[in-house]
Amino acid sequence: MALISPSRRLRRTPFSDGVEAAGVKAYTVYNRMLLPTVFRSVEEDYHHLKSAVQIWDVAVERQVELRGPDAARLMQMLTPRDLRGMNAGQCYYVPIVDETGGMLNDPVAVKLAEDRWWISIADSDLLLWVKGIANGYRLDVLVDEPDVSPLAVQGPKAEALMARVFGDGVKDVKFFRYGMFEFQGRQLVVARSGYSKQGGFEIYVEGSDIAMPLWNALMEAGKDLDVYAGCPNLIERIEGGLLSYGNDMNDDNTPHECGLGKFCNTSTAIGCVGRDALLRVAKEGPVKQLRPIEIHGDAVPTCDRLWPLMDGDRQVGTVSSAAYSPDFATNVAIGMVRMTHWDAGSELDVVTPTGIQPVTVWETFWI
Ligand code: THG
Repeated sequence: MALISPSRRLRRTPFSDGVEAAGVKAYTVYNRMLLPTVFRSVEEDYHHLKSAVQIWDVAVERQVELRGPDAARLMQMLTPRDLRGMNAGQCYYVPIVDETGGMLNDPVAVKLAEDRWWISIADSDLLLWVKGIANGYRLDVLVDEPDVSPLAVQGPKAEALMARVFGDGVKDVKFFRYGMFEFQGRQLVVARSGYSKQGGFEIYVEGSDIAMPLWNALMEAGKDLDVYAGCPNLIERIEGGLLSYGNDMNDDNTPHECGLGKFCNTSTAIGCVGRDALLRVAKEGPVKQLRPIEIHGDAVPTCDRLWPLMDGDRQVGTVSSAAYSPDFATNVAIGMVRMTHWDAGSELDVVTPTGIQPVTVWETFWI
């Protein structure tokens, strides 16, 4: 593919100078911002992520901030996950749905206080939807995108590195919880979370001015831990079944079709705008669902369009993400499969741009 022309519309991040100095080889565009996809090679990055520690510029995970007396009410209008048991200090993975129950985003919600929330968004223009709801319902809440840029520290040595920069207190932060930790006189939200299954943290860097100082401090402190710049890794995230909004699902899909029913409590999520629609579809259950798909044979090409899943000459699904996994010595993939063919062990064929390959449908992801 040709190069992308830089311009002001395609936003750099506060960490872009560090990313470039580390020799980034490819970017994608996410929330109209640059997201690195390759440093050394996707496979080298994969092995390094699983054995050492990486610093990820995930500033593209933009925050939609809700601030004011109606912030909690607005947050519950956006998601079918029941938020009543959620306290400040917690993060929740929350499906966001429209009035038809269609997925608009799959962010991490961060509860800072009853009247202050961050929604750490995937790649869709959620700010516009949230502002529309807030204004349409005349809610007493401010909605905007603050100067907050997540920096992820991921990998088996992430905790060791984080303790050197933020102190041993970070070791006590539990999964999907956060604490406030100081860096250069500023208090930052540091959560145990991130878009990998290797463990790690996300630092919500508030104030672009401390972005590069923090990047440099982590790189310096981790030299003997083999720290390097990294990014969400295609192979690892498919192995782990981490979904990519816009790739694996979009507003045509319900959370149940995406396997996100466990993050929905539709009957008690009072106020959710998609509640009635979801109550209808949840009663019947989905007729298609995302599944781990093993693609046998040669290493597959990049999946940049849906690949048909066939039972003979009948299409029964689509593959939306795929990559060759060195650790499992097979192609790992994510696909949407019709109910009639979604049981574990189901054998189908996938039509890729380079040919037809046999596949097996599974029920649990690789990691
Ligand atoms: N972290 C933050 N913001 C994000 C992402 C992130 N915004 C964009 C994108 N990633 C949103 N999508 C996801 C997808 C999966 C997870 C988080 C965000 C995730 N899932 C875990 C799992 O499925 O194993 C845990 C879910 C849970 O148990 O609550 O972490 O990564 N800040």
